[in-house]
Amino acid sequence: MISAWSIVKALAFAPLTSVYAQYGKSTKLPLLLDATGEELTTGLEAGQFTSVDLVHAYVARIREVNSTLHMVTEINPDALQIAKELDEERSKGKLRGPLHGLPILIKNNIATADQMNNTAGSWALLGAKVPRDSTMAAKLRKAGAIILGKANLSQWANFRSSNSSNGWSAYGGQTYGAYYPGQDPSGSSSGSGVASSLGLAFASLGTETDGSILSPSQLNNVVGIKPTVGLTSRSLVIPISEHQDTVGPMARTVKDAAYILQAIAGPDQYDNYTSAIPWALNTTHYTVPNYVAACQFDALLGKRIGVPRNAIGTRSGTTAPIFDAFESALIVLRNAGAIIVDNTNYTAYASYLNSTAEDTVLGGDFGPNLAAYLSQLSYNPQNVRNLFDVRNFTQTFPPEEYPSRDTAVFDASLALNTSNTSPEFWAAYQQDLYLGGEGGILGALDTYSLDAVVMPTRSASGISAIIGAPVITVPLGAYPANTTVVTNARGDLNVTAPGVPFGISFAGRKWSEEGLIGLAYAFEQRTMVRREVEPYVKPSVELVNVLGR
Ligand SMILES: *[C@@H]1O[C@H](CO)[C@@H](O)[C@H](O)[C@H]1NC(C)=O
Ligand SMILES: *[C@@H]1O[C@H](CO)[C@@H](O)[C@H](O)[C@H]1NC(C)=O
Ligand SMILES: *[C@@H]1O[C@H](CO)[C@@H](O)[C@H](O)[C@H]1NC(C)=O
Ligand SMILES: *[C@@H]1O[C@H](CO)[C@@H](O)[C@H](O)[C@H]1NC(C)=O
Ligand SMILES: *[C@@H]1O[C@H](CO)[C@@H](O)[C@H](O)[C@H]1NC(C)=O
Ligand SMILES: *[C@@H]1O[C@H](CO)[C@@H](O)[C@H](O)[C@H]1NC(C)=O
Ligand SMILES: *[C@@H]1O[C@H](CO)[C@@H](O)[C@H](O)[C@H]1NC(C)=O
Ligand SMILES: *[C@@H]1O[C@H](CO)[C@@H](O)[C@H](O)[C@H]1NC(C)=O
Ligand SMILES: *[C@@H]1O[C@H](CO)[C@@H](O)[C@H](O)[C@H]1NC(C)=O
Ligand SMILES: *[C@@H]1O[C@H](CO)[C@@H](O)[C@H](O)[C@H]1NC(C)=O
Ligand SMILES: *[C@@H]1O[C@H](CO)[C@@H](O)[C@H](O)[C@H]1NC(C)=O
Ligand SMILES: CC(=O)N[C@H]1CO[C@H](CO)[C@@H](O)[C@@H]1O
Repeated sequence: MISAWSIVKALAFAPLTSVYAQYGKSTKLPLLLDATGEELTTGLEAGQFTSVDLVHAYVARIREVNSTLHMVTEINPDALQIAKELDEERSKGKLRGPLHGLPILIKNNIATADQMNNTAGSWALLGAKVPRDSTMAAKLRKAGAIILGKANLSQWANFRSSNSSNGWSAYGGQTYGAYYPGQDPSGSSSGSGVASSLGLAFASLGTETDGSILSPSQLNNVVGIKPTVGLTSRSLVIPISEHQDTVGPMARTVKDAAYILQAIAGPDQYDNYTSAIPWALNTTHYTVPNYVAACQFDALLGKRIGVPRNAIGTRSGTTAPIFDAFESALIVLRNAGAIIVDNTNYTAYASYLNSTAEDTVLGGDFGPNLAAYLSQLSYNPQNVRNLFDVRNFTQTFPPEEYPSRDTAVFDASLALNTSNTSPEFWAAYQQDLYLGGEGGILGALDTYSLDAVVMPTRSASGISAIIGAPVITVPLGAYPANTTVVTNARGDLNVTAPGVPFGISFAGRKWSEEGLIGLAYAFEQRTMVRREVEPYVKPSVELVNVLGR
């Protein structure tokens, strides 16, 4: 664990240590808690280990901690065979892409056309089959990644209940964070965050509608990229809202996340929101910015970065460590050559806090979007066709733990009795575009000629969510040892506790990921906070234990 003082010190004065510096001299094999994609690829290329070794090691690590943390619901029974094929390709000099042979976990709402189930954590979808891989899974495979398994999540991506717990799904059980016993892992991409954090795979994919990548990334001490809605295809991803859903990487470093975004971004014939990608002529002729090359140490130099003070809340007893670390981070940004423009407030923020427009948009999208997903299933064992069926199943199938965990969000969505073609829906969506746009982040970016805004991750998701704009979170610090433990409303998770991590977020205009990645990388390289925050539970298996098995 780390004290508040050492975090602040690390932020303000951290010397640059090489990412290799922490590896013991006794072994040249990367240690899996922090191994980067480039380190793993170097080892694979040098023949130090194989992708089969990587799969063995990661599976063993998952098995070591899963009974405590429940972060992985299924391991891909084909993973070893796929690794073997990729090893053979590598030995013949054939590389599919920069992710060749790297194992990745994906959230249990991103479908694969293989032996794994895609359930959003619900028993209603156990055994259901999809006609093809989701576009995300297909792109990962094309880039050479091994889909290692499915990560647990807040059930239905947290769009079911008003009194459930973050990281709980009926199918996957309760996910816990690794930084304090019973830690709230946040959600809804809970297992993705925990797994990336503990080195249970190279990295993971999460999905976000409003906070579901950013929040579990910060609480689990990893980097999360919430891409612009439409940059990554949602085809065959169990939806909440076509207007706000997006898929993005959760990884231990900004550059690892950039490599994954590079592989998954781009237009898709199955998701027409991707046709808005500005660099895409059509689904076969397109370019994507070089997100990996955007990882430049001097990327902050001369950049104008705003602080929307009225949108980041106030320093209190519980939030003091976050606010103090945030102020130190502003010093780091300034020292790196950024121009910090303070009080770039969001003019309509009070109305945003007061607005129910987002509920109308999400509730209006959910019914039709869910029905559209279900209609694509090639096998639907419970014959659930729409939200009515799913609610009935949830309320009558005992493992769904109803009514202890209610269906209030389903109920509200059905009670709205709107769909996303109703006039009320359109009015609400237009209100969101104003509240998040001219009255929110876009207004601030224009008024103050900013490249981005920066804020504590706890406040970063909402305004960008309602306009579909991107945000990146990077580790910032952790709660000090004298923190008083606070539980969630249900009383089954520890939310605030010693050692629980938190993050800082960079947010910008739609399609501005390339610039944001640069800012996040330049900040990360100057601070390297992740390495300072220690999980209380850690798997012990390393590559050395599985070599040649
Ligand atoms: C994870 O843990 C749960 C609960 O202990 C168990 O049922 C499940 O099979 C485990 N999953 C894996 C992939 O080991
Ligand atoms: C998917 O669910 C089916 C039905 O319960 C089960 O038989 C199968 O083992 C599951 N797949 C995996 C990879 O766990
Ligand atoms: C929460 O932390 C307390 C100690 O502060 C511990 O006794 C309790 O078991 C934890 N909760 C869970 C769900 O593990
Ligand atoms: C986008 O695709 C959806 C379903 O795939 C379809 O219902 C909708 O009409 C399409 N919209 C446009 C503008 O093409
Ligand atoms: C995409 O655009 C290119 C260049 O105009 C064209 O050659 C190609 O046929 C187009 N592909 C599709 C699927 O429309
Ligand atoms: C911005 O918001 C902060 C916090 O609410 C407030 O103290 C400050 O006066 C505001 N500044 C401007 C320029 O509106
Ligand atoms: C908040 O909502 C109430 C009731 O709709 C309204 O009277 C009030 O003006 C709103 N406040 C803001 C800041 O929009
Ligand atoms: C509700 O779900 C149960 C299974 O949990 C099923 O037996 C029943 O037929 C369903 N009722 C309706 C009205 O669909
Ligand atoms: C959750 O809500 C349901 C329905 O209101 C209620 O029956 C149940 O007691 C609640 N559970 C908890 C743990 O609060
Ligand atoms: C509204 O409610 C009616 C009556 O239950 C139902 O037939 C209709 O499908 C609902 N419309 C929407 C858009 O949910
Ligand atoms: C923890 O210690 C710090 C530094 O000594 C102090 O400022 C802070 O008030 C303490 N917090 C609690 C909750 O006791
Ligand atoms: C598929 C799976 O892993 N299911 C298990 C998830 O965890 C709960 C309890 O934590 C078990 O009851 C499930 O069998």
